[in-house]
Amino acid sequence: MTITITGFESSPDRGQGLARDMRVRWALEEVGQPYEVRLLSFAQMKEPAHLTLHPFGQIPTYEEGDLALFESGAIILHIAERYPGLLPGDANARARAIMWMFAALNTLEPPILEYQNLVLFERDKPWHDERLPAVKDRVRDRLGPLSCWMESKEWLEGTFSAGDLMMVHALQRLRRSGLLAEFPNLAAYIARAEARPAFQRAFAAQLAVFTASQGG
Ligand code: GTB
Repeated sequence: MTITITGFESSPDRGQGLARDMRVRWALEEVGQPYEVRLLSFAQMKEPAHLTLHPFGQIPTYEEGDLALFESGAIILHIAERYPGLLPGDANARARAIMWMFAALNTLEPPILEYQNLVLFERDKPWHDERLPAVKDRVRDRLGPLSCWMESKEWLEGTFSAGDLMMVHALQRLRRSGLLAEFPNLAAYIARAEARPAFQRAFAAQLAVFTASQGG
C-alpha cells in the first residue's frame, strides 16, 4: 500500500529539516518503507481538501490505504508499531521507548518551542530581552536532567528507538541557540543520530524539495 505524507512546498527553514515532516520521513527511512510526498503551500494547507485530513491545516499528514493520520507523534507511533525497526520486541522495553516519545513531545519540546518562538517571531517586542534569560533557563531545566540521563549512554534506552528519533528531532531546533554547547553529550547524541543512514536519506530528500522550490 502506498504511503503518502505531506510536507511544505517551500520550507521556511530553508531545508534544515526542522519542520515535522522530517521526523516522519526519518521514521519511514528507518523502517525501510517507501513513501510519496504531497507538497503543499501555506494556502493549500488551509483549503477544504487538506482540512479533511488535518483539522488544524498543518503538515505532516500520513495516508496509507483507508488510514489517514495527523499529529507527528501519532504518525511515528503508528509507523513504529506497524513496521519493525523503531520499537523493541520486549513489552516493557517497548513501553519505555514510547514513554520517551511522550517525554520528547510533552516535556522537552514545549520549552524549546517557547524559546524558538521568542527568538524567531518576537525579537522586536519590547519584552524580548527581559524574557529571554528565563525562557533559556526553562530549556536548560530540561536539558540538564536529559544530559545526566544520557551519561555514558549511546541511546535513551540501549538501542535506537522511536523515542530517540522524536527526542533528537526536538533537540535539533536548538542548533543555533548555543545551549547545546553547554551539554556536550547531548550535542554528541544528536550527531550520532544524524550520522544514521536513514536520517541522511530523509534529510537529503527534504533538502532537495527546498532546493527545487528555489529553482535549483
Ligand atoms: N503537533 C503537530 C505535529 O506534531 O504534527 C504540529 C504540526 C505543526 O506545527 N506543523 C507546522 C505547520 O504546518 C510545520 S512543523 N505550520 C503551518 C501552519 O500552522 O500554518 C513546525 C515548523 C515550522 C517551521 C519550522 N522552521 O521553519 O524552522 C520548523 C518547524
